[in-house]
Amino acid sequence: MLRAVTGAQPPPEAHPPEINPPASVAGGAGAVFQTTLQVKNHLGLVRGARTLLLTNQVEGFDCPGCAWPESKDHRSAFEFCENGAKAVASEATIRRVTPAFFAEWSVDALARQSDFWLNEQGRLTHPMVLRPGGTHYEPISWDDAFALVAGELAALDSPDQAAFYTSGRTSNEAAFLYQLFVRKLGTNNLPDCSNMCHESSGAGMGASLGVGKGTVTLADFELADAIFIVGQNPGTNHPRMLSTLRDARRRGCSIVVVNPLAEAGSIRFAHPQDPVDVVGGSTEIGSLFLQVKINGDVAVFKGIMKAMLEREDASPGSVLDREFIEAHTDGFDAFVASVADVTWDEIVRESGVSREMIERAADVACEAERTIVCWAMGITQHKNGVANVQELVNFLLLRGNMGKPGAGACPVRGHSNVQGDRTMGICEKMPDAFLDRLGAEFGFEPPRAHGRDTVDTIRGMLDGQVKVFFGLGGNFLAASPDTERTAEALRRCSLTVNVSTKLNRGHLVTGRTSLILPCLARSEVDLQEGGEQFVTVENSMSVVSMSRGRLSPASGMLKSEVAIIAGVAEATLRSGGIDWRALSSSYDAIRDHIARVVPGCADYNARVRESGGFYLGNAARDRVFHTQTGKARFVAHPLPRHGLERGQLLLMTIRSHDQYNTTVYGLDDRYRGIKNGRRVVFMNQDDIEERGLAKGDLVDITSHASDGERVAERFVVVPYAIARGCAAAYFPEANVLVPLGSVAEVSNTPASKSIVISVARSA
Ligand SMILES: Nc1nc2c(c(=O)[nH]1)N[C@H]1C(S)=C(S)[C@@H](COP(=O)(O)OP(=O)(O)OC[C@H]3O[C@@H](n4cnc5c(=O)[nH]c(N)nc54)[C@H](O)[C@@H]3O)O[C@H]1N2
Ligand SMILES: Nc1nc2c(c(=O)[nH]1)N[C@H]1C(S)=C(S)[C@@H](COP(=O)(O)OP(=O)(O)OC[C@H]3O[C@@H](n4cnc5c(=O)[nH]c(N)nc54)[C@H](O)[C@@H]3O)O[C@H]1N2
Ligand SMILES: [Mo]
Repeated sequence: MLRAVTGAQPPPEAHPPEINPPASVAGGAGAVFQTTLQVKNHLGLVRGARTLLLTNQVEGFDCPGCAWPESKDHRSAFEFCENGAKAVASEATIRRVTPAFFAEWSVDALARQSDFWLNEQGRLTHPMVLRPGGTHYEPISWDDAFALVAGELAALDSPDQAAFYTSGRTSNEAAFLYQLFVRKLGTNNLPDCSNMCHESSGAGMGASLGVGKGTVTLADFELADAIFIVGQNPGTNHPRMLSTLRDARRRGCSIVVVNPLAEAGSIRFAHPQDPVDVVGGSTEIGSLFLQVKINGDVAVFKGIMKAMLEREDASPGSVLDREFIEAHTDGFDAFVASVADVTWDEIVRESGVSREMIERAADVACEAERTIVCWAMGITQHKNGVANVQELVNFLLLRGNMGKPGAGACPVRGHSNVQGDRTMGICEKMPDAFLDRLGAEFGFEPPRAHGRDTVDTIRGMLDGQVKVFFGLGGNFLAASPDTERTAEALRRCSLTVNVSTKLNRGHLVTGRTSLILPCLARSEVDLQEGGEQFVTVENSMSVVSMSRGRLSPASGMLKSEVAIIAGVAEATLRSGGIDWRALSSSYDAIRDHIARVVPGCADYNARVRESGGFYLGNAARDRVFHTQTGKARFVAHPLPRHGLERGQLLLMTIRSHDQYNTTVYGLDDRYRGIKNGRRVVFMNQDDIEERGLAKGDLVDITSHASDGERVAERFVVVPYAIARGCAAAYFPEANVLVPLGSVAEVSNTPASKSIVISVARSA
């Protein structure tokens, strides 16, 4: 059994949290108050107000928060939300982590601090190195840092012994240059945060629809008659989406929410920038709430589709879009048979939702001419994550909700440029056509063998096959599953490198040598030899636009991500036929290459300069399906089974309202009623009583997997309205419980929303 001994996990908390009843309304005065507070704390009011007014404006920078799009035509002066403000405040903070700070704090001492504390220390200012056997990070010059990376890479037997991770904030320009460098070096080891995020969406939609991206645009939300929101918590993670949903609801669109928790924003929303809402008004968002069991979604949607098929049988032609199914799909008959095979008893038992509620959802589906389905991590992070996505697609296909205005599939992306990074080639298995064009453009033969994704990278480090880890942003240690194993994996590396803006736990669990390379943030002016630069990003709905930093950099020593990649590439490959310096002195030069290599990006430099950017297009919108059969595919899946043993629960790991992934902005989860603590486990009252426990008790959580047990100690029990047999805890505190081998079929995404656990009172 692996126990917490290494400082890889956040330390226990000194004080118990306050447990209050959850909120039913999201936004409102609380959001205004929090926005002001965060900004004032970190920036002071004047710099703060100026910063926020530049967020998501055509001439400003893209919010480093979520990937929800901005409207092309009507942007208000306030295109940000409470949580966007937290992200911006955290990035634009006036606090600094300097060489003097690192001289004072040993790596061990830092590892004993909380994630919240680490982030509060401010922006990284200087390149730092931790030498073999060292106790403290020391300053290092940029040139020496680049030479160090080059030396370690040159010492490898094969470039496949290095892995190059990307987090989804990286700009298109940096991502393109990075994958070029990595492939020139000779490997496809390009794991990214997407592997842990929407990989199941890409895999499921790719096979079913021939595109791995969402098929809707913001304008479709203005036309939809029904919107299903499945496994997503927009009130916290995509707050600007609530304005879109509010507008839809006000014009009569039905909104069906499928979630194990009655999340505040999915039920009611008070717009923090609407004067009426701030003083107590609010709009009902969800017209129907299906409180599903964790991973009960296949059952729910099979139920909804069963009801639809039964109604079609009773009155042929009344429900299905037969013309669409005939002309554009295959697999329909086998799919119908699979739905018929599942009984209502099984559906109700496995979903935890009554037949009556499922029939009501079917009413909404049948009445709507145009339906959109939105989803996020509650769908993708299961063993059957890909099957989940394909069931949602099946549901859309039944009534031809694909390739018509106001309808389609909307996987709501996480990181602000995670989708763009993929478009630019950050993927361990890019299609050959992309590699062909890349090779032709730069005159080399890119490696063809598929590289390692996130989970395979951890395995590779554990078995000694990956020795150098390079992270372009992110927090690989804390975001990955199986924290103690991932820590062990990183410790076995000869070199770990992190290109970062803020201090995080990933800097404290290192290879023999470790580098922190501090970079400019998106909100900051990016001055290169060729003058002031901008970058480009792609949002969740395939709109590519420019982002121009306006604030002065946190330190004169910072380099842009592009400059850092160019520096590493030049030190490692010399020129190799590519003028890295020219590419980093004017990003237009990078964009010229993007235009010739990346599909849909012709004339890139001109089109990104158009106001509001340009739409990349999506074949499925035109009912063109690049699948194996050239048709959209119904794919039948069995009901997932967990086979929980007596006393076991299914645990999902979720985000609080005060975090951005592994970055902890505060210790509250306002909407869920938690104050001043993160080590909590939400459970059903009956499950609590059955174990002889009570609200506020301290428990150890054990996860059970075929390769053994893992323990997370000292979590506080919180009674919550969740189905029996289900529980929830926060990411990343609970990541130690996610077994490395517990991944989604096909997509290899860690199943961090269905962890088999038991709980017992702490000693
Ligand atoms: N403020 C803020 N914004 C963020 C982030 C952040 O951390 N903070 N993270 C960004 C990133 S990278 C991402 S990917 C997104 C994440 O956005 P979300 O996917 O909304 O994030 P999670 O907290 O993981 O929430 C998952 C939701 O799914 C539900 N859920 C869990 N299991 C199941 C299930 O089996 N079935 C169903 N139907 N529902 C389930 C949970 O109750 C929860 O409401 O947000 C992005 N935006
Ligand atoms: N158990 C569990 N695990 C999960 C999840 C879950 O729901 N449950 N969610 C998964 C998901 S959806 C995702 S996307 C991953 C997230 O995984 P990551 O993307 O790896 O993690 P983040 O916490 O977003 O990364 C935060 C760090 O990025 C750096 N950073 C911030 N801005 C910039 C920038 O502009 N440039 C650079 N170079 N660095 C920057 C800062 O140093 C900060 O500490 O986690 C996954 N892990
Ligand atoms: Mo994500």
